[in-house]
Amino acid sequence: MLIVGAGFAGLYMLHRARSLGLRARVLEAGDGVGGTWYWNRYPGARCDVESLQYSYQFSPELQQEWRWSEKYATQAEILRYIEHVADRFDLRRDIHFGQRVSSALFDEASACWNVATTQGERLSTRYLVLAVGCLSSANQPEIARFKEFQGKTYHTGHWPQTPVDFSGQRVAVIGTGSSGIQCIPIIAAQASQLTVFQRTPNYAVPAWNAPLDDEADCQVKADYAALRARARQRPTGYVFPFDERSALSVTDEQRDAQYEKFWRLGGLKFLGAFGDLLLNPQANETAARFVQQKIRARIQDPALADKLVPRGVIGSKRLCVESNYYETFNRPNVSLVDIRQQPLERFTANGLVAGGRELVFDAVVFATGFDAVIGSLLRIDLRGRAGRRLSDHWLEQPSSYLGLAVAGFPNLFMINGPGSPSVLSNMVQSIEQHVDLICGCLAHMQNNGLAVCEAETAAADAWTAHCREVVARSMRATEDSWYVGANIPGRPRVFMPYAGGVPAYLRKCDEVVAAGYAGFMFHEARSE
Ligand code: NA7
Repeated sequence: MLIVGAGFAGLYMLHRARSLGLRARVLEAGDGVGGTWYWNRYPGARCDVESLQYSYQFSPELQQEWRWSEKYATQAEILRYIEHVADRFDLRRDIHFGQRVSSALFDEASACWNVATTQGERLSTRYLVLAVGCLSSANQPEIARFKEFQGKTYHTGHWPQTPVDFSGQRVAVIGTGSSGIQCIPIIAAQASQLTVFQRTPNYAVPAWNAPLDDEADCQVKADYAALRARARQRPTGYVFPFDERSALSVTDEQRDAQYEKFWRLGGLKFLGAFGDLLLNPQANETAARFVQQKIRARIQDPALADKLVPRGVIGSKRLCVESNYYETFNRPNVSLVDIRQQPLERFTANGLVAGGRELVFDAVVFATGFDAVIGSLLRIDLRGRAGRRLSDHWLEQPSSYLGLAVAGFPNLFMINGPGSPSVLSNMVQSIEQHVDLICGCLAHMQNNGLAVCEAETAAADAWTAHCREVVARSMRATEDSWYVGANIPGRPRVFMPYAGGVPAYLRKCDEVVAAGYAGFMFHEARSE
């Protein structure tokens, strides 16, 4: 088995592949493990899911041993954890670092994938697992005359290995999604001047991050399995308080008190305040108004507040989780450029021109996000049966069976691919579920003398249609977001993750397995 990527998904896949007796290798573009958490070293990078849940569950010993220091771990701590896992399970010896997979071609005669890397490695494999991550292909917008700029440029998703010191510098940050919102307060504290280029203001709720105390740690570890089981019953695969009532079923006072309570819980949990926030536009509007008013109260200059306060649906784009973001704009060294009013025109040798005015910078930080969910899959020249390219197969929409397999691409598995809960869920939990499912399927093949597994076209089409129906019932696809590929010019606007929730997805997977991997067809090697 060849596994592409040594993040959470690739490492666990390698561990499990060994337990099946397979010879497995990982090809990883970076020089270390960690995937997304290897590359996103920008100041302030942190997970927006609590560490006690954003962690592996396959090893009870690992779960008990590891002690997270904060409620929401920093990138550095998550990376230390992943490195620890790689060492603890002796995974590094099967990982080839510094190898970016450039192509993978299915050879029908041998039923093998021929894989090449940009560094010149050539390998042939029976099974190919794409553990390439959903947020791993940086979106670098094209701004004219980029090369003329004499200062430094950075992308949050591809940050240098050594920390960057912005002390005394004039810095620009382009983008105000999660990454921008996390790094802006920290860069502002270092830089002499910070200019934030904002296209769309985002909804952000305070994290209220804090050290993880022994009591909370012990409480979870006393019965970790119970927490994990509860998580599987939650739509997001993440346990936090959730009220099923409609936001419209209570009085105004009750609603505000509820929002205040969930605001205090912080971050993504805010959306648990009522059961219909992403189903009913009127309910959503009550939550949006509450957050808008909270944001406005933190910004001293009302004209600036007008620019920073988001409008429209809350939760359709991923909610951002912040610490000290809005207060940062009260600092004298921070200014905001609304690029809808003053469009970014071009770079110059000294900076950027926006709205006809040149602004001078020592450094420009792109916090412009990712070619999400499918970007890293499409970056590989993947060709299945009859040489069909994945990029052609997905021209209109990324169709898949369960977000796991693609019709016409035998023995190829995606982990958290489009059509699975992936980025709408607790990623680590969903990764483990996908890996376990793949391993169950491979064990089934081993036991039955089968060599090739492939999603049926009808099953993939039906699943893809189901994904579309499910999201049409919610408000998730209403705004332009990376969930629908709106941030990448030329992408078809299709909501990529499965929006039906983790429990429904798990039920479907269980049914598929119980029916002998229904929707997959299998062949013996010689029939190829
Ligand atoms: P996001 O959430 O995609 O945010 C990217 C930001 O960059 C967002 O404010 C965009 O504005 C802005 N952007 C993107 N392209 C451009 C161009 N061409 N010009 C100007 N501004 C642009 O990425 P993040 O890295 O912050 O977070 C991604 C996920 O990682 C996050 O949701 C968490 O799950 C973890 P827009 O809103 O599109 O107008």
